[in-house]
Amino acid sequence: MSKIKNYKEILKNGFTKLCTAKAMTEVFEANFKVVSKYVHATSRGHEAIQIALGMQLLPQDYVFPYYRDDAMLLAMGMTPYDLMLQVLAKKEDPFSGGRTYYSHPSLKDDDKPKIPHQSSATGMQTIPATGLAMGMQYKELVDSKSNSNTFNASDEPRPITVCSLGDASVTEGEIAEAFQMAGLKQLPILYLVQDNEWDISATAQETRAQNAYEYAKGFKGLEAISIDGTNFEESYETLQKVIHTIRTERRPILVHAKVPLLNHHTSGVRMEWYRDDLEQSRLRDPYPKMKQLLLENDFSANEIKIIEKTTLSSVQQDLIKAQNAKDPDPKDLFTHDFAPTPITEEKGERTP
Ligand SMILES: Cc1ncc(C[n+]2csc(CCOP(=O)(O)OP(=O)(O)O)c2C)c(N)n1
Ligand SMILES: [Mg+2]
Repeated sequence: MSKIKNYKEILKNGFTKLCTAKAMTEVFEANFKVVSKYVHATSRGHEAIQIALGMQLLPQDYVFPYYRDDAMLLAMGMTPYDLMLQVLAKKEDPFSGGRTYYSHPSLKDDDKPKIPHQSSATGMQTIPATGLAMGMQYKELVDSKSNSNTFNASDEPRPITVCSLGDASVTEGEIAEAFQMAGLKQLPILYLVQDNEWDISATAQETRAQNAYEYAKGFKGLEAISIDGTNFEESYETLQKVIHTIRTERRPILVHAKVPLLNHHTSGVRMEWYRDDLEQSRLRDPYPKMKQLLLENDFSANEIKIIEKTTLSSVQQDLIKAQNAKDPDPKDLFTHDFAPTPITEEKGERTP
């Protein structure tokens, strides 16, 4: 039996999120023409590690997900309907009012981790994320010197920053700059690298000399851990320890999670065009593994079936509802909440 507290509840919640994310991939695929107004990617194959992380974050944390992190967003409390409003570019899309593409979230809900706006250039979240962790450290330093507390009481336990990355983006130069600074300044940041060994259609063998775990070992002050990101229990337990360490010891840790990519790179780059490893990759699918984990923890086959059925039918209904939701009105472009306040001509300052 696992040492994780409330393990059965966590397993049920985690499996429900996994089935929901998987259902979204399947429903999007079955409704390809409706959903592909523009490009989208899904987490299929990466769900276990993403959910294990998303479930353990707090509203005071700052998260920089990347475009494949829809299961992480569900685990943080977003609904499939919320995400569909973005994929269909609808007016009520909670991230950007239908103006940025799928899984490019930005969020400031009181009850959820905060998400700064995302770039579509891979890896570009890493320097801002590391800078944000530096800001957290600075705030704590100011507090300790002035004996004041600029954090809210609800900021206990201490917040962390999370930067989520695909394996190929880690080969970019900017990531080295960020790792240097995180290690040097001992910043409270978790780098999660989801290693599916693909860089669009180029393989790991073609694009890198080492994986992110081996690479991180070269940065003094940055601890690195490598795990099987398809194993929910290992992922949850490792992240529980890692998050606790960052909250209390205020230092950076990189978690390298090995995962298979089981859906297209994106809706525009189809797996059937170039993947010759799919049969092999499907043997590592986190979904049957998690199902087995539930059975081993006294869930009945019938309970599992009910979760599978209800998540699939609710995702199907959500897509119909989202299709019928309002489109953005071009007239709102300059009056929408997201638009900057106009600059006054006299002073060159922004009006309040
Ligand atoms: C700076 C930059 N270079 C290239 C691209 C094109 N591109 C988009 S996704 C991608 C592959 C990224 O692979 P990885 O980071 O491993 O994430 P995965 O899609 O495998 O989850 C590339 C090269 C981009 N968006 N931005
Ligand atoms: Mg990859």
